[in-house]
Amino acid sequence: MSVHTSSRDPVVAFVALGANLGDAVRTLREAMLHISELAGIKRLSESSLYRTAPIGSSGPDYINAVVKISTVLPAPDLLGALQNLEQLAGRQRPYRNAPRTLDLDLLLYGSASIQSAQLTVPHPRMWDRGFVLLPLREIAADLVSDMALAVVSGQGVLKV
Ligand code: A4P
Ligand code: MG
Repeated sequence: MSVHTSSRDPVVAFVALGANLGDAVRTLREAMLHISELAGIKRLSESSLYRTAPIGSSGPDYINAVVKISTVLPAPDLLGALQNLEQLAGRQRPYRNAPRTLDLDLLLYGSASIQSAQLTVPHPRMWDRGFVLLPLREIAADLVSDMALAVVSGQGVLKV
């Protein structure tokens, strides 16, 4: 009997959520729910929500969080699914780093290193950002060392 199966092995991935327009707390809670409802995605765990000072960006404080998922989607399809959720939340892109109703960034996709026109993984700016590293450390302590955290100390990041 053939043991061939067309399904892919699941990959563990981490997604960063951010918002600083509208009811950002509610938007992030809903987005976490929507992520777990996407076909081909299982949500494994989620960080607390954090209130964070804008970095390289204007407008009100952000709410940020990170979720850990298991997915059978290839990385470009996962990015597409996340971008659909951004659109559903009313995301507009008037300019780079503009205030936003919802930003979903793919931080890590297994141990993959990806560099395409649409996708860079690991996310190229994640190690500079307390608003990513503090929530990531909460759910994946082994991935964020004390030294990595020291680099971003002093950036305003507080649990909601
Ligand atoms: N893209 C490439 N790699 C990725 C990836 N790993 N994950 C491409 C997601 N997208 C990726 O993103 C622009 C393009 O990046 C996408 O079309 C995708 O193909 P975008 O979300 O449309 O634009 P953006 O968010 O304005 O740009 P970018 O580069 O994602 O900005 P960042 O670096 O995410 O920074 N301060 C606080 N406190 N909290 C925040 O959440 N966020 C930003 C945005 C700035 N300051 C912040 C926060
Ligand atoms: Mg983004």
